[in-house]
Amino acid sequence: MRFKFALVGTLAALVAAGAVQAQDFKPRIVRFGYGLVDDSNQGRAVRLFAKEVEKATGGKMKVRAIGNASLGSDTQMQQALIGGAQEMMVGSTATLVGIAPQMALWDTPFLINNTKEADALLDGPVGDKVRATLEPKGIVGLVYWENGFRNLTNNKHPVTKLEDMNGIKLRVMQNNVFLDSFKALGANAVPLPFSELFTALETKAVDGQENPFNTVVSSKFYEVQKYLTVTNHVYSPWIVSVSKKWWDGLSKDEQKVLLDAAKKARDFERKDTREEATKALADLKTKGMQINQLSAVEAGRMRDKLTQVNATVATNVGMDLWKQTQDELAKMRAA
Ligand code: TF8
Repeated sequence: MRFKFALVGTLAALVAAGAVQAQDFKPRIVRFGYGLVDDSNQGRAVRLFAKEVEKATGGKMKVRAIGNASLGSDTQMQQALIGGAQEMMVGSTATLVGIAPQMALWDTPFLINNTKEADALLDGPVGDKVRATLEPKGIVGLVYWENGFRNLTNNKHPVTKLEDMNGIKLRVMQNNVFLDSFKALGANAVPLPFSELFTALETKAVDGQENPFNTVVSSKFYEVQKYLTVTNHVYSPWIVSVSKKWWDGLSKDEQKVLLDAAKKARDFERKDTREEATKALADLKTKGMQINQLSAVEAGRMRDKLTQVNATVATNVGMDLWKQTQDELAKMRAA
């Protein structure tokens, strides 16, 4: 009896190994860069991705997860992907707008109300359309992961109303929608790569920044920022990207492994991020941050200041895409 089971087990293992071998996999090293620290939602998901790829290829494809912007800032890594000097990365969609203008759709302030809307929009036809605009530029966008709803931190004073934005020197991503939005709200907005942000806050080169709770925790911004305002002013996706030069040389089997693993890691990452975000506020309070919730009235006053920014995004991404987005959101909200 025991022998029989052992035999069945061995056969199953042989069949599995055979299945891996029958597919077209070559020995490859994949340099996968990201900007956050290893102990972050980004880092955890990249490591899960790496494991999945190695497992699915019987160890032929090895993914090197390289965090902390050690391969460069988001924009530097994007250029390395285009040139073929790096295989993969995950980073902000916001820093891709110079390459693919339609990406600016995701920077629209107050566009998305909750994670259900985010998932439906990003994983649906609108998300696909925007993602596809990268390919002619030399980047293959596989899937969106969650960065999350962005919130404001600063070191000057609590932001409880629109006027409190005045005079805050605020780091924004290298992206015109963010730059224009925070200028319109009265802040002194300065674009900086994420990799320079902690030092800029520490040396008081800037007073504040905006990012999801998760990043305020993982990047230890609480050490150099006193006030946190829950603004949820925009939902930011991350995008898992591949060098098209490299991608085009892969077999169909290899491409499928990467896409499947990126999706599996996406589902893990969104869950992980959301769980971490629900605990983050209490955590940040314990660490000494002073936290306040922006009132609906003040959020409304901010939205009013941003109508011109929204109109500009609509023109830049194209009216068809803008209308399709609004229609899909309206449908979801009516359901
Ligand atoms: C930012 C983004 C960052 C990403 C990350 C480094 O503020 O929110 O989370 O760029 O990939 O720059």
